[in-house]
Amino acid sequence: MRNSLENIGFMMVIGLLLIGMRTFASDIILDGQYDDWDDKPFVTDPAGDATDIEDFVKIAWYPNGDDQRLYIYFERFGGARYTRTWYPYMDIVIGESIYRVDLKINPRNKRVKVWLYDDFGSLLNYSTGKWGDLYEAEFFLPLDILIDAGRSGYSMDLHVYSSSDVAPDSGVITISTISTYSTLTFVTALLLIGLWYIKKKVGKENVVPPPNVGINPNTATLSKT
Ligand SMILES: [Ca+2]
Repeated sequence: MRNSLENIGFMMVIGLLLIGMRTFASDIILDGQYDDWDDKPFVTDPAGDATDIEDFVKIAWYPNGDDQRLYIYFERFGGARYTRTWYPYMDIVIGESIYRVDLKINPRNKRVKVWLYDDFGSLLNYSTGKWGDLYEAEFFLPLDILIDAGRSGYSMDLHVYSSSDVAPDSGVITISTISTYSTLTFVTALLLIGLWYIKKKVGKENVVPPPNVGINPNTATLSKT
């Protein structure tokens, strides 16, 4: 009875932790609303170092292992010509492989178009949606195309450009397996290992008969009936 209660308690703790993780690592929803980017990793780029419509000020990213998508967010300065369509692009370097990404972001109809090519110019993926705004845009690239399925660790370098800007000025954005896990995931994993260890220890203690007890009380009760 005590063991089964412990098991139920253990499962509940895991359940609550999983719910907590889910809430914390709020997924990106491609809807042209950008508040879901507030807690995601990002770099900034100075405003005023490029042609205003092509002038990056912020790049954010979020690789989601669940839906196998690498989500990316761009923000530009925009300036007086903020209603103009812009054409940012990216190179993605993963080991020996290079991928190229072309984008067309039209702030008037919110339409974002994303083309993913391999290094030889073959189209690997195309996606589009109403993901843009006057200054901001969100979109995704399929992780399972970029990275071999089942590969446990990876590191990719993102080079983000427009016709007159490179973002960030400091260099490339490196996305590795580590950055796909939040701190809470690590804490949760440690807690689970801790709980598993305690449970195992408690389980063992139950098996060992207590010292200086002549008759096992359970056996004594049974013999009476
Ligand atoms: Ca969104």
